[in-house]
Amino acid sequence: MAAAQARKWEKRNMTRTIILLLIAISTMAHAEDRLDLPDPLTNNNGKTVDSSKAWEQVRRPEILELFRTHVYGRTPATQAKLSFEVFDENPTALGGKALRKQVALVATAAQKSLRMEMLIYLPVSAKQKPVPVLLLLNFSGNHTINPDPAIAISESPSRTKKPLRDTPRGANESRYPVEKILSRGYGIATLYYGDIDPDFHDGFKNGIHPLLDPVEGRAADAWGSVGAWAWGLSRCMDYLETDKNVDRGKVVLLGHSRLGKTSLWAGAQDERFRIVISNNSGCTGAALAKRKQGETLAAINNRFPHWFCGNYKRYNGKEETLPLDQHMLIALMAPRATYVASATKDGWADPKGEFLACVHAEPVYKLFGLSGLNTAVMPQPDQPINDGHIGYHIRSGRHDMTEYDWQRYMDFADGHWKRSTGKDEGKGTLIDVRTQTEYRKGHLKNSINIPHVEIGARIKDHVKDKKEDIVLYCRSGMRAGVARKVLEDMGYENVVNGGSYHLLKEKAAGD
Ligand code: GTR
Repeated sequence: MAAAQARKWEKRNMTRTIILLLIAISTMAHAEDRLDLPDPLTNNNGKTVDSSKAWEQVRRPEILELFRTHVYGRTPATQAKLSFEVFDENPTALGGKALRKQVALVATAAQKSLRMEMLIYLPVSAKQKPVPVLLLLNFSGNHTINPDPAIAISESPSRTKKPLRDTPRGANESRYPVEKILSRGYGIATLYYGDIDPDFHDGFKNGIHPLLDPVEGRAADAWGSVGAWAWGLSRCMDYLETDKNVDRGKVVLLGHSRLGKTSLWAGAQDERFRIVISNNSGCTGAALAKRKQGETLAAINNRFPHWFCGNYKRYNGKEETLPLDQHMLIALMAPRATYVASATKDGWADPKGEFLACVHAEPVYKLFGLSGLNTAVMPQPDQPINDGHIGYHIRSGRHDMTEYDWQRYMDFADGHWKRSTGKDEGKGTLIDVRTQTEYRKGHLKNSINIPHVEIGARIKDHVKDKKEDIVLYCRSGMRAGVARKVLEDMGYENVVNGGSYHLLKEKAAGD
């Protein structure tokens, strides 16, 4: 009898233990979901953002302001005068494979000037037709990206204070597969980040700071080095826009690690960058801070006190009190395209946090009727997600930027431009002019959504050339007709009313 009682107790205890275990496991599984992330689509006053117009006019500026105030600091209002000097141009560089240019960007303000030198390689086809360009800052000098003996060596200080010329030409070649880039029809433009602001803490005395910062005092939201490097990227864009061999509508901005944090901040502020890529950017780049995985705010602020603004240090160890998180930085790229890449052995950068930031940025893309990542499931290593406006991959290997990463970025850019112009279908740009709700329920492959009442304001984001073919459709053809009239009045020459969604869908199924 006693033995039977004991068995009963044992069974009951076991059941209790199993229940407790299950609760513990489910709590662990939901810890991620319970991350208290601020909603990118709720305004500071608590109102829900329900249209792309409200995003652009109210919420986007609010989020930019949050990042300026609490994280990267404010770019000074003072403007530097900028001039360009193309001091080298060689149409047969790299054994005839490249058109090389070296351009000095000279900024002048407060009776001082700063010289920053950009190196550009373009495929020779650029002489006939402007090409898309991948723009990035480099860590150790332009001369380290390729052994080309003609690359000028910067005199700016290095991180270690060792002269840059001590690092051999081409030392970092594996990170910059120039010839592979050119063979895909892309150009590459790069500038040494220390030309803009040397990467050590000297109380903001060198680089661009003495030209633009106030003489006295430093505000808690004054910009740090990441802000300064981002400013430099916009100056690179100022030049690229003037170069007749560059397709200014197709400048892709990318960056690795601290320079990936920088590319995101530069891309958030400057909408001329049409695709913005972050490679292994981690803490204060693509990774969600509130997860506190890998590098934390205290770790980054203590080691690199000059990267961000003074206010950011208030959140050391208190990530949960931040009024923002990095998914909101990624959302600032919308409706442009963006791509985040992680590496399996880069736990310091929290790959899962980088992925989740993309997932949580997606609602903003949906507001524009655009697809984002299209999944909340982290992909296997080396399985890129690249068919929406947000791309992602996790490469096998360590913290680095390899040829694998570059190839995926060019795949993404190729696909994005084909999709957004519908060129792969040979049909021009296909636009669904129904409401977002109707579009979400089903739409034609390769179509983008611009509700007919917004077409006048938003068409320029998608179609720059007024001679380009545009096909519009809606439920019956009525709204497409109205939108067509708007576009024709604006000077678009080749607009077709494709008519009814259901008929087109049936036709597509029959093709
Ligand atoms: C690390 C830093 C990271 C990352 C990296 C890099 O030391 O902790 O945030 O930026 O440097 O830029 O290489």
